[in-house]
Amino acid sequence: MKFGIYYAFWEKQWGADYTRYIQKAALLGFDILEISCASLDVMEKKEVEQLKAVKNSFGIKLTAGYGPKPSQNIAAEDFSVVSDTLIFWNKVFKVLYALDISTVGGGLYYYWPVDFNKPVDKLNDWERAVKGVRQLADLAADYGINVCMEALNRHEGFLINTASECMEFVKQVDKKNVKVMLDTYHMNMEEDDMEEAILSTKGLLGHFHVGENNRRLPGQGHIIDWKKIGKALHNINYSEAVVMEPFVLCGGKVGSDIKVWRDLSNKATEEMMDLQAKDSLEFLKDIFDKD
Ligand SMILES: [Mn+2]
Repeated sequence: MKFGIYYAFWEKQWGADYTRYIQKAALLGFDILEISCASLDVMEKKEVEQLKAVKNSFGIKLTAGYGPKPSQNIAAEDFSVVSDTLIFWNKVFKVLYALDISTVGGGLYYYWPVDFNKPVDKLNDWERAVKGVRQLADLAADYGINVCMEALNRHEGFLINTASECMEFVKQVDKKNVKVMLDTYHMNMEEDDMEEAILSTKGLLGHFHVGENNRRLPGQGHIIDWKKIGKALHNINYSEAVVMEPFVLCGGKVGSDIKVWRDLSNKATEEMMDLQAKDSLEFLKDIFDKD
């Protein structure tokens, strides 16, 4: 297992100068930095090359995450939205490929966060999402990229809330590079048994996020049984990335999209946040690397 962290722990906007976070991740002992796909479609070639050089020199592997905008909904009823979405992803996949990124995950089968003021039509959206993701998968396959469908909690999405729904979706899509993605923060709300949920994804789990009930760093919550989670991942021989995705800062687009309405960092300075991330990594590795 390789361990990573999502850059947005430190940021209030989607997208950032990732060279800075590559260095930070390496310094703190992580193997992986997860970046956002936001703005990758318009990233200059020079910037891509620079990023690649920096991640190579620090020995950091990159993964990518994304919550598509409503105008990037692969399951949209309007065909022109779907075709624009595929154009967007084609540009993004080119950049991911250039950065040696072979894993992208998130609520890629719809848009995020879902506007629940609009009526929910799960059946038809599901069907369109399956068709859309098949097209997305074919595009990604040309770049050797796995697209991972993240099960999200009921407040953020309605198509895929559980490991069981995710398995059903991925099986219906039936493409080799479409995988299941779980996140302990969402699982904590939706699963009857988190251990069983992980075990049920054997062979199809492509990416794994870790976060506490309060979305703070692993070890800073009150409920998740990390020993059981680690054991279940070992049982299914999971060898992909484990990426922590803490969100503690309020403000900006990250704060409002994630709904962080108070300072969950407890007024931590950047140095203190770095130390906490390092401690959390050691805490998690100590549990997950056993067995
Ligand atoms: Mn996640």
